[in-house]
Amino acid sequence: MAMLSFEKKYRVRGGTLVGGDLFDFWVGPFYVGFFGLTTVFFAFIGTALIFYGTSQAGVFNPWTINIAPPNLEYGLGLAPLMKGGLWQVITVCAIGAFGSWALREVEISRKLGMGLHVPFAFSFAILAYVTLVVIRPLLLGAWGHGFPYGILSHLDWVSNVGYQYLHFHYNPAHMIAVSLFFGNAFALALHGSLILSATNPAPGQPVKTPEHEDTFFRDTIGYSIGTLGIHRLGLFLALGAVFFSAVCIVISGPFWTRGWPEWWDWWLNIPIWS
Ligand code: 07D
Ligand code: 07D
Ligand code: U10
Repeated sequence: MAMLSFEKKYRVRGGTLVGGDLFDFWVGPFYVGFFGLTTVFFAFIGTALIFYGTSQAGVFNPWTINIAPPNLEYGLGLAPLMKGGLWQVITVCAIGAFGSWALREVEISRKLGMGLHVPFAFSFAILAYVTLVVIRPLLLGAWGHGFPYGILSHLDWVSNVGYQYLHFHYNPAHMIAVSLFFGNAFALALHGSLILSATNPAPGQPVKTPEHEDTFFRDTIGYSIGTLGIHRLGLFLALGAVFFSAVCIVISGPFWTRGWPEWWDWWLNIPIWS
């Protein structure tokens, strides 16, 4: 069914979580809903506060914008606006906007009678962000442990926190997360290339079937995960990568305060080779 006639057919009321029929409408291609309004609300305030903060600091170069969290001495209290308070309000807006976006995805999935896989997947990204700016700072006792909002400044934070643990590559959860990210890119490269090779043949050639796709991998590595299976694997790799990312940062500080290379001492002391 052509996209436009499908939209006409499915654009009927229902599936909302909050607000009943009140916000159950579209603006152009966008579904609005109660959570569309809350998304726009939080995103607008958060963005406006970033502009306000950076204009107060006189920084108009987008690369060097920096909205920093409060100094550690403010602990878990509220800070004055220009001393980290803005960061605190922007963090609330960001969580409000990301959460609203996920719930708007839930409403759209419900309207379409689809599973909730997409919002479920996005919730892992939100979990990683909340781990960085809420859970870890709470466990360490100061909002100052959150990362600053700025394109370059947040990179400085990652590097500084990494070196605080001497060599972040030795963090075992970071190793798992990195391997899952690499595996994810590998799987998408295999899948993207396989699908194009089968379904986008040279002019005049017939489009190939899933049997061709299965057979390619059976001939190559002796096993095919299947057409549904590759999507399950992709989701598993991607969500696993983000989950272990959240783990790798939440254990750094709250549960391990020394250099990460030292964590491996137990391994070096295993009786077989020590
Ligand atoms: C392609 C989908 C589109 C999304 C884009 C991002 C903004 C921010 C805000 C000026 C894949 C839009 C960006 C709205 C503007 C201000 C105040 C997604 C795609 C294009 N980072 N990070 C980037 C964020 C963290 C790290 C780029 C966000 C952690 C490293 C962009 C968050 C750590 C590198 C960006 C976040 C970390 C980057 C490209 C939130 C560990 C890079 C992102 C909310 C996860 C790369 C200059 C991209 C870069 C980069 C945004 C968190 C590490 C500015 C919104 C604290 C090492 N990050 N980041 O394409 O070039 O994502 O940096 O958590 O090398 Mg980051
Ligand atoms: C947090 C983003 C959430 C995004 C959301 C949406 C908008 C809207 C609008 C476009 C989690 C935002 C949306 C704003 C935009 C429009 C219209 C994603 C998030 C909610 N590392 N490292 C990771 C590697 C080193 C260090 C993760 C590799 C060094 C620290 C990943 C290498 C040191 C932290 C990873 C490497 C170091 C990490 C990031 C290589 C520095 C973290 C992915 C090859 C000296 C962070 C939860 C992630 C983490 C993290 C990979 C090197 C330090 C596994 C491949 C050795 C301190 N690193 N790293 O988490 O786990 O995405 O964060 O060297 O905090 Mg690392
Ligand atoms: C996949 C797939 C597949 C496909 C696919 C895809 C995965 C096999 C079938 C999808 C993949 C792609 C298209 C590939 C490209 C994608 C990427 C590389 C991922 C990254 C994406 C981007 C970078 C794009 C990001 C763009 C975004 C997020 C859109 C931005 C949109 C907005 C800002 C509007 C959002 C709308 C909302 C929130 C609701 C509606 C609101 C409005 C329309 C605004 C108007 C407002 C109102 C009506 C309300 C007024 C506001 C109020 C009352 C609030 C007041 C507040 C005040 C403070 C005043 O597997 O299959 O193919 O295609």
